[in-house]
Amino acid sequence: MVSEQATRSMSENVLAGNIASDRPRVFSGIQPTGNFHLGNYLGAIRNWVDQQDRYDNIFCIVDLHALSQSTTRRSLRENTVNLANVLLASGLDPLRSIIFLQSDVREHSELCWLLSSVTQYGELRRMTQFKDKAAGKDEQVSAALLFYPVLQAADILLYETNLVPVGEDQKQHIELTRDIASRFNARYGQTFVLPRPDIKPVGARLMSLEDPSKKMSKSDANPNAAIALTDDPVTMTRKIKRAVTDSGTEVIATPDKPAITNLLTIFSLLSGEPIAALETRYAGKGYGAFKSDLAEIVVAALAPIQLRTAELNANPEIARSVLAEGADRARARAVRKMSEVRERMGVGID
Ligand code: AQP
Repeated sequence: MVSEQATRSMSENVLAGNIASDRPRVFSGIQPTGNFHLGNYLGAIRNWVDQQDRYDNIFCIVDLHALSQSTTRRSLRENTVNLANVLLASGLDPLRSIIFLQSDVREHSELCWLLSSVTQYGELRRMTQFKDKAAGKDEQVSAALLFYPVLQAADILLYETNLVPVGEDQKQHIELTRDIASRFNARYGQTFVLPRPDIKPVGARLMSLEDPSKKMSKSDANPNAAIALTDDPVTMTRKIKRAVTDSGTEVIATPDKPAITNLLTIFSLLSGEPIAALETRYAGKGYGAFKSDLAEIVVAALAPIQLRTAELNANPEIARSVLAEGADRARARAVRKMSEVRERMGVGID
């Protein structure tokens, strides 16, 4: 029988990159931009947690990406520690996953620059996220916003990633990452693994509670559009009760009922009950009863995460040590890959 200590040192060695893992490699990132919401949780974080035992996992708090939008020194620091605590409170386990801060591993910035040489300006300008955020604001948005997908490609390619679990909004960036990797491989020889997006069929695009044609988003100016992971029970309940609904009174998921479909999706993901079973249960009961029960489900699902996050926020040294250790493990892998990339490109001399 293998002792717990032996299992632990084996997983630590795999995480450190000293022993090759035979599991597919997963990499994903999240920005410390505050206002983390139910879409971030159900579209990304919860899937990362649920899949931890299936993959060789690397999760990154992408603080350099957060600089593409306006931020302050203080809020970046606070959001970074808080996000680390949200991830730990949600169930990411440093013994099964590398969890680290992007800026702690300088190779991300270096690879971003090298990959920019095989990325076309036109490709970046056509990215939906850039077009949405930059529309009509040429003189206000940062060049970092344009470069965002190149840095994202560097994050992913640095770790020989097979799978990138993300929400639907990131699909286009993962496709661009594949294009960049293919172009690099064609020009310099086989160097990068081509990653695939891992997008779940349900929950990959939770919509705004105020406008079901828009995705639930951190940067939405309307605070009622998203359930924040930090909302208290009264606020969550109020937001759900005032969420826009569709015409009619039936609780069913159909394309002409996007608002109720969105709420049913949230209910189903948090309760584990299929949408069809919920439609049957609420047949003829109207939106009121459905929304009251949904509010209870959301409050109950987020309460333990909130409690644990608050405990961890009171002990910030835990997050600091998890991130420092995670960075050491990530760096060991990143340094090896970067030396291969430099060699291939002829950057530096022997
Ligand atoms: N509405 C959503 N539904 C499902 N998944 C979502 N994600 C974001 N919004 C939804 C997923 O959350 C992960 C982390 O996202 P991020 O921190 O990189 O930021 P983002 O995608 O830019 O998130 P926001 O809330 O939409 O921020 P803004 O307003 O700045 O654009 C990703 O996997 C993302 O797909």
